Amino acid sequence: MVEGRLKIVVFGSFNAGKSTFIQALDPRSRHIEAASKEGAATTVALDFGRLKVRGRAVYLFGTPGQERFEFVRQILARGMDGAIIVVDATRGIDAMTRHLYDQVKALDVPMALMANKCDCPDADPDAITRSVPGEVVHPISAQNGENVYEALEAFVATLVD
Ligand SMILES: Nc1nc2c(ncn2[C@@H]2O[C@H](COP(=O)(O)OP(=O)(O)OP(=O)(O)O)[C@@H](O)[C@H]2O)c(=O)[nH]1
Ligand SMILES: [Mg+2]
Repeated sequence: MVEGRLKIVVFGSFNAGKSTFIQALDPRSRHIEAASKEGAATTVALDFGRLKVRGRAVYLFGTPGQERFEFVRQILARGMDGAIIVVDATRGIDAMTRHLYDQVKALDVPMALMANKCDCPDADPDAITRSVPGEVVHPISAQNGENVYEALEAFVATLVD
């Protein structure tokens, strides 16, 4: 932590909603993306957003979800105060999410999981909670903003209080 500023890095599988999550928290956030094979935007470098939470400046770094960008994730992870893992709650914890979770766990930094896309009828946030016993899982919808700020605030509270 540098002069009360918090660096939080957002991990998660391809298409989980990391960039949308950061956009919901900071409408002025920046996103370095390219067109994916399907034509949709996919992060190739990073997302960057910032906002004040509990009087602290919080810097959010979103990572690319595609496996080949492991080197980008390694760079962005340096010096982080906390990690957020965004999970698509309609898909649950896939192999990539498990890999990211194990990596963060090994670094021993504070972590929270966001069960995203809870606006979808087939979302199952409880299945995520069951897959990672002992971890805090916040149900959110990055798309409509539901519980997004509250979830971040609850996580930040665990970092600074
Ligand atoms: N229904 C629903 N769709 C969402 C939600 N959040 C994101 N999406 C959609 O999911 C897709 C992927 O969202 P992104 O935010 O680009 O996902 P990402 O994790 O940054 O993806 P990569 O950078 O490619 O790893 C987009 O079509 C979003 O509109 C949500 O809360 N609900
Ligand atoms: Mg992205």
